[in-house]
Amino acid sequence: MITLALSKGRIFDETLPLLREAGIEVSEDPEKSRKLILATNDPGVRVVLVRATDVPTYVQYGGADLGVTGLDTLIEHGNQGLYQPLDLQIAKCRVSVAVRADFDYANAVRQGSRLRVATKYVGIAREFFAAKGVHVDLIKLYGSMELAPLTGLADAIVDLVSTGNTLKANHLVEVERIMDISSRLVVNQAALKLKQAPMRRLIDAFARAVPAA
Ligand code: PRT
Ligand code: MG
Repeated sequence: MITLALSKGRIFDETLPLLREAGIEVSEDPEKSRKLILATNDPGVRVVLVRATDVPTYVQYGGADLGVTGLDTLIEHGNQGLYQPLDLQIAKCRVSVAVRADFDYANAVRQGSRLRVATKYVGIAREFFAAKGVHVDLIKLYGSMELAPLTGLADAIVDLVSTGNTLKANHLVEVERIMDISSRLVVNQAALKLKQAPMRRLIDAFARAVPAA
C-alpha cells in the first residue's frame, strides 16, 4: 500500500487532475465526507488528509510515503530527509512583503529603522531581511496576517500572494517579492527503497502528468 498525504483545499483540488492523468481516481470528495483516509480506484494507493503544514512531517516520519506540499511550507519545515523529485507546478503564488498603503516602507528601510514584521513564515522572513541588512522583530502568526498592519501589531507582513485581491481588500500594498512558490512532490526515502517499484511507477506517472516547465 502506498499512502499519499494531501491537504484539503487548493492542494487537493489541484493534485486531483494530476492523479487522474496518472490513472488514479480518489473515491470520495473530502469536502463532503469526514473521512481522513480516502481510498482510490487503485487498491495499492490511498490518500490521507492532513493539515497543509503537517504534510512534510507525515512524509518525513513515514506516516505517508509521499505528499504534496507548497515550497513555502517545505522551506519552513526544513527538508530533512525528504526527497524532492518534482515541481508539480500547481498552487502557484509568491511570498511577498506587504505594508499599509500609507506606510513608507522604502523610507523606513533607507533610514535603517527597525521593522516589526508579522508572519507565519518566520524562517523565510528572517533570512530575507538578514540578507538585506534590515533589522526586524518577527512576530509569529498562524493566520490572517493581513490584519496585523491594520491593527498596529506590525509595520509589515510576509505572506503569500496570488491575485493580490486580499491585499487590495485590506488596503495593503506589496512592496517586495521574496520568492515564487509552487507545490512539490516530497517522498520518504526509506519508502522509496522498500517499495521501489510501485513508488517509482507513481512518481513517474506524476512526472508525465506535470506540464512541461
Ligand atoms: O488554510 P489552513 O490554515 O488549513 O492551511 P494553509 O493556509 O497552509 O493551507 P492552504 O490550503 O490555504 O494553502 C496550501 C498551499 O497553497 C500554501 O502553502 C501555498 O503553497 C499554496 N497557495 C497558493 C496559497 C495561495 N496560493 C494563496 N493565495 N496559499 C494561501 N493563499 C492565501 C494567502 O495566504 C492569502 O491569505 O490566499 C490569500 C491571498 O490570495 P490572493 O489571491 O487574494 O492574493
Ligand atoms: Mg489557508
